[in-house]
Amino acid sequence: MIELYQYPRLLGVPNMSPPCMKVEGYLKLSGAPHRVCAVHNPSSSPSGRLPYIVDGSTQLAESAVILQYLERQYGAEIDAHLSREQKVLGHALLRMCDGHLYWVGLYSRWYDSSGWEITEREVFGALSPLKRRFLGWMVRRQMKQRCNHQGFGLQPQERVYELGIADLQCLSQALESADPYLFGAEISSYDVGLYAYIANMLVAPYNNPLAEYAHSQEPLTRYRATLEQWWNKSSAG
Ligand SMILES: N[C@@H](CCC(=O)N[C@@H](CS)C(=O)NCC(=O)O)C(=O)O
Repeated sequence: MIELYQYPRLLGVPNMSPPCMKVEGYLKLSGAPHRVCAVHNPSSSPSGRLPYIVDGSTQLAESAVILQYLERQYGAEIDAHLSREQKVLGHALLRMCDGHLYWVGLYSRWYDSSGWEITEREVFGALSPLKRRFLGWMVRRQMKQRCNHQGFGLQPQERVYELGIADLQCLSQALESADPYLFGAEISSYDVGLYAYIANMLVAPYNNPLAEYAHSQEPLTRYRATLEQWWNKSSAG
């Protein structure tokens, strides 16, 4: 039985962390026996970040590494119906999300002060006021430092959002003819990966240029609804 360690569910999305949600989605899709373990503190992870998995004596962090492992162990058939070109496109879109859009999302929640108000309330709201202020301040400072090291923290806010919107535009165009999944009638691993990011861009009550743009794109809202249905069905089953 694989154990997936990730943040608890919040705000009506399967996970506020797209990397966590992507791994959970892949586990569902693969049908591999697994158990989700919700943790607040990532310090038990081999990388100090979530998600991570434990499969017998194997412990792995970093969502793309975990997905590679799961594909080798349990998922060989998942994308067998895709052509080489489809795999190339799926891989490129997902890496755009993992390596670029991810940072705009992080920025919108931790750096942007209007996003931070929501993050503080949702993530730290259950703590006493003193703990909430102290822990919130500490974690926010760490996230802002990460954004600065990555580079977006050093840009004017509107430019960061413009960069994220360009990614969303690309996703929206790629999904214009999704029917209902990215590559047709059969779901693939790329769908669960992209869904993790798109659902998190559309999550209420965040309201910033990125979220506004996401809500204006019918291919994105339609795709979110399709994948949400798949997710809920596969939870029930
Ligand atoms: N690139 C990593 C990102 C992992 C990551 O940064 N996870 C965040 C949540 S989205 C985390 O655990 N942050 C806690 C921390 O950095 O202390 C992956 O895809 O797994």
